[in-house]
Amino acid sequence: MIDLRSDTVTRPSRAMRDAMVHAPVGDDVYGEDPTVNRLQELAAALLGKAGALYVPSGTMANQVSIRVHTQPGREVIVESAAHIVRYEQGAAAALAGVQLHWVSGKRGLMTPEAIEAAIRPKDPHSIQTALICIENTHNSGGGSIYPLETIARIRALAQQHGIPMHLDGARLFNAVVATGVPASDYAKHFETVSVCLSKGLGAPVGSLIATNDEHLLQGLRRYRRMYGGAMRQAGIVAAAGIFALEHNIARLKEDHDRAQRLARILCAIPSVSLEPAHVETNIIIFEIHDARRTSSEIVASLKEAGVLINAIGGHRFRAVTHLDIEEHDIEEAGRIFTAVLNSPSNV
Ligand code: TLP
Repeated sequence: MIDLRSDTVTRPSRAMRDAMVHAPVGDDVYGEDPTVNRLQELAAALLGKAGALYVPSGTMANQVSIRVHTQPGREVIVESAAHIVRYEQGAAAALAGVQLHWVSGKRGLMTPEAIEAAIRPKDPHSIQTALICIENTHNSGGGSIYPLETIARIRALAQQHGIPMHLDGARLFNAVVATGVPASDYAKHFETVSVCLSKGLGAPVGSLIATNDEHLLQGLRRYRRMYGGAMRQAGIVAAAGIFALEHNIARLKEDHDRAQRLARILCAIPSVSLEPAHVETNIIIFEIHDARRTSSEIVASLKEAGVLINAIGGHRFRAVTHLDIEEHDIEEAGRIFTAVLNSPSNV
């Protein structure tokens, strides 16, 4: 089965598992796990921040960050198709008690002008804007990358209004590899930056939140505890994270090249709408217009033929390349897409 549903489906390699087996550990709630501490230092250094906190998931990274920057009744500006809006079970409202103010973006990317228009006036009637969240790369936008200059303009606005910024950088390293912009150049514009180890980097679990502010770091640690994410001998999994950061960043380029190759094959299929130039990293979002079958029937036909993808609403589908997808898988997946989507017999 060629599994293109997500870059989260990767399995830890032999070498990563060896690193996990040999990791020295301690109780991380006491701050005594040397492997967790090393991972946090490594991530902080990569992101150019003073410190970092290891958390179990990208969702928790976003949610403790939202919690630490806000108070109940405040508002958070976020793109309308962001992970925080779509895929976190309403946690920002349920756990932080904040209202999300959606701003529409083009392939997930908000303009500084649209953000400026969404910032609430500081008058006694108006709800107050407490935070701006940006997702880079943008998942539902098709792995799209924020130009650094756009981020800098948003940052200038945020500073002018005294509003902190959080980066959902679950796939920040995909942006780094695709553009050559160092992670720290993106990160410097944000009070908190989250990155995921369990997406393209191939670790089984874990995310990090980096910040320069010791007070914020203390707060993040407390909310991690409150949200049930404080772990004990977490060095076992943190070792996989260290391995991922040390070995699996530069190779993301292979995932991007493979996504580009698959996009070119897909766009030659008449029922597919896709602009290969919009595939900037490892995520391909495309439409299939096939009057003969529903989205779930298309997914089922592809699965039967050996390819897994996700239907993401309407006529839209998502395919993601990753560490466990090789060149030959792309060629094979291309053959399967072409056969299934061109053939009425698979209905
Ligand atoms: N994304 C997953 C699904 O939840 C949709 C995927 O398959 O892409 N931020 C972004 C931008 C993400 O794409 C994800 C995961 C997260 C946060 C949350 O990470 P986890 O799953 O570790 O909570």
